[in-house]
Amino acid sequence: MILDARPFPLDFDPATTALIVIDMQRDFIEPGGFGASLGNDVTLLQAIVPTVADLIAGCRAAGIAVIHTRECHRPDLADCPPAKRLRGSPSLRIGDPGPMGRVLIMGEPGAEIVPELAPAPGEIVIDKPGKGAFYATDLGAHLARMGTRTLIFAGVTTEVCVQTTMREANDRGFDCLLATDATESYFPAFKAAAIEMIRAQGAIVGWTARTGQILRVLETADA
Ligand code: TIU
Repeated sequence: MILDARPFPLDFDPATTALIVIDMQRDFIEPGGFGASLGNDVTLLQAIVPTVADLIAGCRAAGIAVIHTRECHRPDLADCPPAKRLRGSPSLRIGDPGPMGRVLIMGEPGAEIVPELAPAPGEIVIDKPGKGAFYATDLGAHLARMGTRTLIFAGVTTEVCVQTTMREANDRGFDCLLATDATESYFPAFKAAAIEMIRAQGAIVGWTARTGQILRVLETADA
């Protein structure tokens, strides 16, 4: 099917497409988590939760595989480079106890995906130690097994984990599409710049479209 995306239409087949929802975790979206510890206002990110929920529901209805990622580390921090943990002066560091448990540690309440976007039974959940979802994970093996060719991206934050993962995917030969209203940044100017740089130069990293456009083309194909 053809999506009227930017910078030009994207031809994709739902059977070989997956939606990757990046890091919609309490640690980035709720007060007292990792995002807030870095000095960010998390309310901006909360606003996209309903749109991401709509995109997930539409993809599930169209038979598109939904994959969720979580940025988090082992409790012993063996997969957290000291350079990541010790950088800057956050109010809480990775592994420190906070209001949602230990910050960015797998299994802690803060590392969980927000309840509105909870993975459905059987959906793949990738725990990742880096900003990119391919680094040190099984994501590439899952996508190879599934025969995936096109990836739709949503989640947070646009210019950090979403853009990093899109660049990793683009270099691995996937067609990448970003749902521009299902992603958000703590910095509106960074979000706008990331969207522009992704679709510049003839979709150098990938395509962009709004969630409504994606859902309409999926529904039309269904009908
Ligand atoms: N998931 C993700 O984007 N991790 C970050 O640390 N993002 C920030 O913008 N800090």
